[in-house]
Amino acid sequence: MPESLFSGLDDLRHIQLEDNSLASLPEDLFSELTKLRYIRLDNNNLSNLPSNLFSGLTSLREIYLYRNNLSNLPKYLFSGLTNLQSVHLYNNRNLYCRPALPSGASFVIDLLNQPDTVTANLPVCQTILLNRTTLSVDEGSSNTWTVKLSSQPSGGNVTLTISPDTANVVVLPASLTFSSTNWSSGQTVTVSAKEDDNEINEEVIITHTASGADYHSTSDSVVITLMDNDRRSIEIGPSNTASVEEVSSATWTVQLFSPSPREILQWIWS
Ligand SMILES: [Ca+2]
Ligand SMILES: [Ca+2]
Repeated sequence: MPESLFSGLDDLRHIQLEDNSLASLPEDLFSELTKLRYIRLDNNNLSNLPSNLFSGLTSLREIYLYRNNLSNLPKYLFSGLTNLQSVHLYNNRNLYCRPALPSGASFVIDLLNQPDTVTANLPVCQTILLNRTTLSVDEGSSNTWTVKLSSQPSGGNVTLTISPDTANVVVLPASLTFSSTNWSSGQTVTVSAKEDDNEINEEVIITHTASGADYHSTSDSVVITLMDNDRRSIEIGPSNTASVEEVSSATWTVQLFSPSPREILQWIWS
């Protein structure tokens, strides 16, 4: 589903996307729809939702999510939705937690067609807190972010496995452990970008996946842009045209732009 599907439809009040076998949704799908009151996403194959999916939708009153494969939802999925009245989550058989309720809202989460039972019984989903979710790293260089937990783990330690989706980077450490005493202290993760032989900026997604205690398989990710340093261009200045009068002369400059250390060595030895 394209992220811009509803672009320009600022006055839209109802969206019905039920019965479509949707497996995922882009996080900015509804971002312009501030007058939206009613969203139906029931009877799809959604297993999770982006944490910003409903951000800024302050007119939203009803969300239908029943008959999906949801097991875990972002803790702050409903944050700021002060007009939310009901969320229908029943027939998500593996659902073990629910988002936090937005302050000021008066609504129910309907899990088994029996409102009021769920808000009391289903625990709030835990979440991983990252101080940055996007950052850039120059090729051959490194950058950092910090990670902590949203609340004290109950029932043992929580281990986060930190894994990149490509081999272009090295991430250290590969795992972090949080206990009932250090859960709120940020731990630092360092990503180092390897040199590669192309001139393209790459994107890497670093996923943090929890195990242990009451964090189940909660996950969150940092998106890294690898800034390439192998730009090979020739710049001619001040202009690439010149006029020369008879019996006269003209000059221009030629510059090789940002060669990498490896290229400089190749030029010296060639
Ligand atoms: Ca490169
Ligand atoms: Ca590259």
